[in-house]
Amino acid sequence: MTRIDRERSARRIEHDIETLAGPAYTSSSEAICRYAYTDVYERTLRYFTDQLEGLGFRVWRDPVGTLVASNVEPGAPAFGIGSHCDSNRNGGKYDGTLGVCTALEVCRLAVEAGGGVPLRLISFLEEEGSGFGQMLLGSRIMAQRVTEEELRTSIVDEDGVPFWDSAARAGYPVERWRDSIRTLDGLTGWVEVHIEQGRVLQDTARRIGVVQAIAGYVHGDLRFAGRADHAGATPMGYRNDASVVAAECVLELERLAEDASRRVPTVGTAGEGTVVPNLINVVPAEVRVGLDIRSVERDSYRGVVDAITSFAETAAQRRGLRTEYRQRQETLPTTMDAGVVAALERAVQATGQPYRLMPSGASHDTQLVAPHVPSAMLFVPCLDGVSHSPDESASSDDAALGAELMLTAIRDLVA
Ligand code: HGY
Ligand code: MN
Ligand code: MN
Repeated sequence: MTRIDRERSARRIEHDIETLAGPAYTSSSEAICRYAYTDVYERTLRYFTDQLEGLGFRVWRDPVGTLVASNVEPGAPAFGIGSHCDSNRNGGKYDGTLGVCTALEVCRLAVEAGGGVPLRLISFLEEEGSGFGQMLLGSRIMAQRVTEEELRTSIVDEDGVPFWDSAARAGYPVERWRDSIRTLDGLTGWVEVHIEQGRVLQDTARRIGVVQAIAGYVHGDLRFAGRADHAGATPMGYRNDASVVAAECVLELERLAEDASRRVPTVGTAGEGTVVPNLINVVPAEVRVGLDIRSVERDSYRGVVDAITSFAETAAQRRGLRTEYRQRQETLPTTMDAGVVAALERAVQATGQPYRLMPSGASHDTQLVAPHVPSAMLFVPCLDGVSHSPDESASSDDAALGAELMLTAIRDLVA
């Protein structure tokens, strides 16, 4: 097994994370907010580029802006490590960024040990979907799980500008987006370290989670069309109020997800939406509700999607409104590679640190890498499971342990 100076690694990881939590790397003073083609995101990529070039790694971007770094030639056998450094718009400083900083530390450790470990670090573009409303976008592009049509037209930013135009304007050869998959050429394995974003590790006093499977999800939009009316002069019985049907659906989503969870953990969230005209004295004419429905079993989340969309149909009709459901995307549940999981388990057992095998309720870029490369993930705890919030808190000491485990497992697997 590999023994590192965990204290030194923890301090270096902490320095990276604290630097990237600074005002130059986020567009919000309240949270971490950085995403594709913004200056704060570009500065973040430049930070990693400078650090990695300083280690003698070659650093480049794929045709849409995913960052790649390697100490061997592109396409040569290498072990993949990384995560994402974009953030949720209301993000914390650890989600994703802790994983890229830990991967950077593994690169440092490999160089200090005299090289000999072929590595490829990847920091995926747009994992959070904060720029274009499409989660895991950079890794889905790499895995060719989007179409050119979507990139050119339906995947747009909040101003309606298509992803294609934004990437081109940022100077990327987006017309070569299909070449992104070449980034995976030669990868013999992949490990991503990430904060758990739940509280299982904390509640069971474990320092490390070895992930066996990652939940799949559907993102979709329910739209309800009613009629704008005067809020004061329109009697209750004369309204076609889109917000009332939307509210019924949000409550039904909760009931459906709780019901499905009796068989297998399933979650449903209506966290995003729009109201038109969104004025306090106007009965809403249109309401859009963004749905996020997940489970490690596809049948379960698909069952909830089917049930909530037919409930919405009936509820809208009953009130004389129209409704429409449009799916944004689906990413499938993904089982991790047993060989990589076993190597990570051997590594953590050798340290005697408390760990557990577990599923991931959160989604990760690893889901898109796994069908092409033997993959697994390591979790470190985050305080009270809080994430997608500026209150996110995690320990660089745990991240340093993660770096040691990654290096041990990689040496075990490439030996
Ligand atoms: O929402 C997710 O699962 C990820 O954190 N973007
Ligand atoms: Mn993440
Ligand atoms: Mn996230």
